[in-house]
Amino acid sequence: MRTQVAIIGAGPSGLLLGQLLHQAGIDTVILERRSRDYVLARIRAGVLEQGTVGLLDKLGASARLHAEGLPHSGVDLLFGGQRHRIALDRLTGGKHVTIYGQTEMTRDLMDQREAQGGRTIFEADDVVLHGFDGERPYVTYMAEGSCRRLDCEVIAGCDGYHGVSRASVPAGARQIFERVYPFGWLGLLAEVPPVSDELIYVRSQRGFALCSMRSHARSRYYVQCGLDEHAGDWSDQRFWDELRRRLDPATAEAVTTGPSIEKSIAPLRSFVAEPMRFGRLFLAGDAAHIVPPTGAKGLNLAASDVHYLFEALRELFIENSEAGIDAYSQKALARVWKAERFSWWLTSLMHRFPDQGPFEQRMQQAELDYLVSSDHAMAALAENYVGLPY
Ligand code: FAS
Ligand code: PHB
Repeated sequence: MRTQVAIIGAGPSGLLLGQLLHQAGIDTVILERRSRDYVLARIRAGVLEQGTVGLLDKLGASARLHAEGLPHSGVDLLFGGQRHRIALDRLTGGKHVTIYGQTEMTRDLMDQREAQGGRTIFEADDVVLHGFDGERPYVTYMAEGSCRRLDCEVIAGCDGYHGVSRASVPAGARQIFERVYPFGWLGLLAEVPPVSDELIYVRSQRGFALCSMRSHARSRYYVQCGLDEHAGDWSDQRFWDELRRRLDPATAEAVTTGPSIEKSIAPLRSFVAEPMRFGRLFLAGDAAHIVPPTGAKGLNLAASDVHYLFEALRELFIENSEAGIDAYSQKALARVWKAERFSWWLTSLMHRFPDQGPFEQRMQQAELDYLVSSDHAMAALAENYVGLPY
């Protein structure tokens, strides 16, 4: 089989890139390790920047998002028993974020790809990348018990943190930057109305918490937990009790509890692999970088990578110019590192660190007190939260 761009991974990165290239008349095949249902069962991100929504609009894949998504023009910080609203729209000249589950975005892109005849091979095992340091790359994989070969001109590694693409690059050809945080997030999804109209990021003496949502009837909550903890050790009641302990009394009282639909623990890390290009292999999304979910940047960084990579590949295949692919890594990394900084900063500000002494706790408190007292400081948070320009 032959294509112009072999895309590894059918997550948001792979599907967004596949559809943008398909729309531009550039042939693609997506190779996905898991089944379609498995990919659609993942519960991940929930906040979309305007840039991400813009890409879905460009694709004509945003009808459900605009019908069901929730535009949010503010977000609350809760600390010291007080809630403080950050007015995103006022502080950014009218920008906002949209609450729409990554799962739904993935479904919309998959449905569009199938309707347009885009090729996606699910349950592709043992994907191996070949020849990407030359002019004739190809990919081999196992499907239905036999080894298959996909010849291509470019490979897009959109296969996430645990994927094969980054791992295929010789260790000496890449530089890794990493910070692993000494805690995780225990997330719970429940078919109950959210406690607030907007998100609430909580810093409490017992640790971080986040009150989020997927709709007016479906809530997503998180509490910071230890790295040695397991979701199975947390009954629903234990989760709800702990969440309430981290909230102010009025908000705790307003929480509607119910049975969990999903409960899982995500580790937190900051991670960047440089560069994001190796010959004819280009990395995008979690394959190249990870951010702690505190700043709601992971999914949105995948979208900006895809924007840059799509423009570069359009130039290559349509205008026969290599200028875009030569500039891709530097351009994408410039935005990646700004989002890494914001996510690290907000994580450092809102979480309780095991080795934190009284001085560090006072520094967190003082920074938060300053933040909510200064329009300049809140504007800096707001412009990062709604998404820096592409
Ligand atoms: P993904 O990991 O989503 O997709 C990669 C795809 O490649 C997967 O479908 C995988 O099956 C496939 N794949 C892997 N190896 C392969 C191989 N060898 N061959 C073929 N296919 C292969 N971000 C936020 O902004 N907010 C959040 O709240 C949030 N919560 C998260 C919770 C968890 C548990 C995790 C892991 C991530 C979370 N993220 C969050 C980040 C997440 O949303 C990512 O940024 C987003 O999924 C990135 O999309 P992709 O780059 O497509 O990678
Ligand atoms: C979510 O709703 O899953 C979510 C929202 C905001 C974040 C992280 C996760 O910062």
